[in-house]
Amino acid sequence: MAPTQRHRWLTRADNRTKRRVAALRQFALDTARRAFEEEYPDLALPPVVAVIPAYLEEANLGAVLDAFPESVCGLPVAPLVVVDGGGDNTDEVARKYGAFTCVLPVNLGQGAAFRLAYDLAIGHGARYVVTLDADGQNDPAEMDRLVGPLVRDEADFVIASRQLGTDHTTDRFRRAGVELYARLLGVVTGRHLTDTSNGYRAFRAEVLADLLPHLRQDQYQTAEVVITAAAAGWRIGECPTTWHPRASGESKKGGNLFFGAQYARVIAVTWARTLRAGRSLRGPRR
Ligand SMILES: Nc1nc2c(ncn2[C@@H]2O[C@H](COP(=O)(O)OP(=O)(O)O)[C@@H](O)[C@H]2O)c(=O)[nH]1
Ligand SMILES: [Mg+2]
Repeated sequence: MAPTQRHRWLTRADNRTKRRVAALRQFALDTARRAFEEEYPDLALPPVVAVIPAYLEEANLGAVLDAFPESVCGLPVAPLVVVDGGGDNTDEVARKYGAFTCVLPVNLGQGAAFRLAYDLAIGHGARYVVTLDADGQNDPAEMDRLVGPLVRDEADFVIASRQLGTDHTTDRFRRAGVELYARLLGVVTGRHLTDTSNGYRAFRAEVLADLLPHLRQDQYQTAEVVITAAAAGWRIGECPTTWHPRASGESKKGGNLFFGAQYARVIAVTWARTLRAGRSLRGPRR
């Protein structure tokens, strides 16, 4: 069917809006990055950097930072908190507890915050990057378990597993979802994985540098990272960890059904994309 004049006009307007939104997002990212570079001139980060995305987490973040280990596998470690808008005092808490703090002026989503943090961590010298939640669901004292396989050169990317460890939450529906999606990702990636939605992870810096240009999701990005890393041929390991209930507040990701649907969408689009990308994924040098 030939497009009408009205249809053409509407499409153009829509594209213009998309371009405006993209420009505004880039402006927010550039603003946050510039402020970070000004706050920490000549920054040399320690070998292990633990990235914590935080959105409206002023009540929970302090306890997480308080539980931070002095070192991980004998290597110095520092937290890098990316505060994703929100307008509460999460940034003040992060600074009070001595974390490197990057503040986005508006909420762009956990995936966008992660991409910025990966780039900052790699750019300032981190060799290993850990990711964990700001809400107390992961135990910072267990970081050795994640970084150990990287240091021993047994894996390139390690995912914490509540299935192999202990799950202190009681939501049976969410638990069933964790199992179902781990199985599905097992089929998609050809790897045996038990907890692919767990955000407690550790990466070699080279892995993140390789994956970064291929990451697109602004939220629900955990599956995207796993599928892309597997397609590129990186070694993915798992380790048992403890999964706690959120210290306070509610998940920012919506109820179980919405979360499950978004997770499935991300699996489908990322799988399709990696099939198309084929050999353009660099992966490990063999
Ligand atoms: N930067 C950023 N972090 C977010 C956003 N939504 C959630 N988070 C953080 O990501 C972590 C996990 O989010 P949460 O809502 O607990 O999701 P769940 O644990 O998967 O139910 C927490 O530290 C949140 O503060 C967001 O839009 N931006
Ligand atoms: Mg959480």
